[in-house]
Amino acid sequence: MSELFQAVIASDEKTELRQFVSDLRTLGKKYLLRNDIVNAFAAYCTKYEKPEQFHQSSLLSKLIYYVQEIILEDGSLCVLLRPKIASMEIVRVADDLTVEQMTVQELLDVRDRFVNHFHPQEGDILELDFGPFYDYSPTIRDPKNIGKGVQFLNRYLSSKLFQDARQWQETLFNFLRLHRYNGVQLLINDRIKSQEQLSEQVKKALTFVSDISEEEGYERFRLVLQLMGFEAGWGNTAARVHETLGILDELIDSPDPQTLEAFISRIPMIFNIVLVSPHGWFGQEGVLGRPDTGGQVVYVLDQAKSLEKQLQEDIHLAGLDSLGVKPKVIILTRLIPNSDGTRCNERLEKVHATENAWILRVPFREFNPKLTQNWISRFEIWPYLETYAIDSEKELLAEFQGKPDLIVGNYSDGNLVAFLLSRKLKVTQCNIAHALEKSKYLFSNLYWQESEDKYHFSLQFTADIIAMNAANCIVSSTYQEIVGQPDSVGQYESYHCFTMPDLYHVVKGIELFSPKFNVVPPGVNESVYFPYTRIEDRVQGDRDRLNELLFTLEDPEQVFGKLDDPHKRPLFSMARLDRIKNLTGLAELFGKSQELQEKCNLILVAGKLRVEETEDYEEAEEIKKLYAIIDQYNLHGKIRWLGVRLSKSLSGEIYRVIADAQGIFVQPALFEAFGLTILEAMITGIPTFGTQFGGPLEIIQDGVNGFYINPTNHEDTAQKILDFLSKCEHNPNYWYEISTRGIDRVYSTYTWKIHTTKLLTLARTYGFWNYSSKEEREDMLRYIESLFYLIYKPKAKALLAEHANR
Ligand code: UDP
Ligand code: LCN
Repeated sequence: MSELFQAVIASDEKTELRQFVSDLRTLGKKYLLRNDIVNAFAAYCTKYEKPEQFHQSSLLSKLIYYVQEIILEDGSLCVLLRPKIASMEIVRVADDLTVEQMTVQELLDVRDRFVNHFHPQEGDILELDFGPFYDYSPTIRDPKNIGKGVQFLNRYLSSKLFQDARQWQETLFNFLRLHRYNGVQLLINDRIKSQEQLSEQVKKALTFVSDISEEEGYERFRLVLQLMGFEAGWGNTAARVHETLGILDELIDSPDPQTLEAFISRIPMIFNIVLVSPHGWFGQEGVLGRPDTGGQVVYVLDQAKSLEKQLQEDIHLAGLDSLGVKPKVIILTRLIPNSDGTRCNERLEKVHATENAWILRVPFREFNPKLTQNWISRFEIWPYLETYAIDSEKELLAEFQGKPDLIVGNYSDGNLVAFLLSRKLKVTQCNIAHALEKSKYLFSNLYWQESEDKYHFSLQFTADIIAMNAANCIVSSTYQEIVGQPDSVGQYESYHCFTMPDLYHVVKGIELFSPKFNVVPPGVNESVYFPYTRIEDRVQGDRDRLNELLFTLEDPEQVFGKLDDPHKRPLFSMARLDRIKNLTGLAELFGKSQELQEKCNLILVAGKLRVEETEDYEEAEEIKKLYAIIDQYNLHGKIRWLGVRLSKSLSGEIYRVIADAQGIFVQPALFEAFGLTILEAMITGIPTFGTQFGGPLEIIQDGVNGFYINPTNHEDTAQKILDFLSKCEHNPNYWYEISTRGIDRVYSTYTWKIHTTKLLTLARTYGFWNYSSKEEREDMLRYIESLFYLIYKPKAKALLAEHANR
């Protein structure tokens, strides 16, 4: 990449570069991020009347495209380039335009200098480097395959089985011997004593089963198979047993990735799963829309239901019904004694519509009753997690009557607890981020000290680094969550190298090419969210009530605003009132556009209406701001703001009522990790405008089944909506076309069935991988433990002391 620099310097564009650098210095900013740089270059082109060709395809424009950040120092610039996804190069460009390569360490020093936290005279700062631990594990080469960990591992493992046949077949044989349910041996018993014998017996069993009629139930020929060395778990019918043994036979003789995946995904090794989601209000009713309580709760609940169903199906197909095998899924969360009308003070709650899925609530120890009796913001809960993990371990062992087979963490706190539990119980750990705050809050690491009293990012980012490295696998909802796009950094990628001034430097925080990363997007609850056209499944009474609530009801307790014309097309949005969700930005862009106001009403569903009702700082600020915007742009008569918490079924119906009115859905977040409301709106059939910053970029295909917006550009966003409205006016079918394609998009790509099938396959694959390569992780886990004890714990203790003084 520095070749591109050299190319600019060697060309007649050298003077342009010099002029551009000199113009950058007049901007008054010393730390420029990508957006600033792109804007500065556009301004440069306008100022000097450069032709379009220069702006778009000159050497300098190409170079600018790759620049992620520039820090201006006296006499030189430090430039961070991202020549391709998941890679970076750092150069120093002196004023005379000489270019030299910089190390990561030097870059981190420059950043510290920028915030006046560079003190080399006091000694070196601690450097965290996970690089060496990944050196001897296999890594993906091509960035476009990042996030396809299971596929990669299957290729890798099957090639091992091929090259190193003896040793790997032995590993496979020993792995098959491990599986038990409640002490009952599964798959193979002691009659098979070696891998050679396994191979012979498989062939014999195949011959035997092929003579039995296909539908014959397993119980009918179980004894013969047992004598041959095979226990339950191969299938529920002769056909299924034949199929599974056939796959194993093929795997032993000629291993290939597809056969390996097919075989591993049939191994009955997962019966009990724990999903860890400590913070927030975790419940089935009356919790959504509170601070910290949004998509994560929806996701985990739906995932629990779907996992149970999939496990039941798998267990049935494996022929384990007669052993009384019953899968169990536990959602582990915190018990909140002062539960504000929710069920969060109950220890155990059955998940609706399941046989054996439960919410298990474990309280934080009473270190500080004033706090631990109540809801605690996710930014404050760090001191309570270690003891929480200890207490939870006991409760889980009792509930499962043994160890779980898989532990899935959710969000930074849940992932840390998942790490502590997995380490203790020696169980596969899977992480799900939902949202990584580091990329949500600009410069959150650089200025961590300034915002520590409010956000405690030193704890959160340390917890993140610990958990993401410890995890056996990481499930992400999108590709860009891991490594972004050609022109923007991914959420996990932002942990690759960063400084926490005065605390530590991270020179390699995560291996993005590790096969632990897997893109497995969530689905949407199809019995709650479904197309508005399915009239037969809708409840007329709910529909009428919601029509009134949305458009006409006068009840200041629940609704702010009275519409002048309730029949205008609704421009609808629903989100928690946090800054990043940017409902206030939507109100503002609506306020600025007379044309939008003429054509639409703005309808917002947000948890609250009054500052007095919240303990959350951001929520209070957003409430104040929304009122100010309504007054500033005189939106009275044009906006309805609903401060309600809807039941699950009503939250599905509310979208359908909006669709009945031919409304549109706008998701204006400044950044959205994934965006479940986008799926909900689309599956309902509401044409959806989603932020281009984050997950919606992968869900929506712009102009095909929805639209992207840049919510920081109010005029462009308003115009994009107006263009859609004008198309609808000219072609009454247009609304229906986008609506139908949105519905198709969700059903084809974002269902829970697709999600859980994939998740269970990867859990089994990592279980096998973990078993076959366990010695190679111990050194990293020891390093991680040191970080936990030496960095995380002292900080958590200090925060606890601070809480005691509140
Ligand atoms: N939600 C709700 N009521 C509200 C706000 C949100 O029911 O007042 C639900 C919404 O339907 C969706 C989830 O909360 O299921 C929000 O998920 P999303 O992924 O869009 O955002 P998050 O809140 O997790 O950042
Ligand atoms: C958290 C978020 O911020 C959303 O973007 C996701 O959709 C949600 O969690 C579920 O993963």
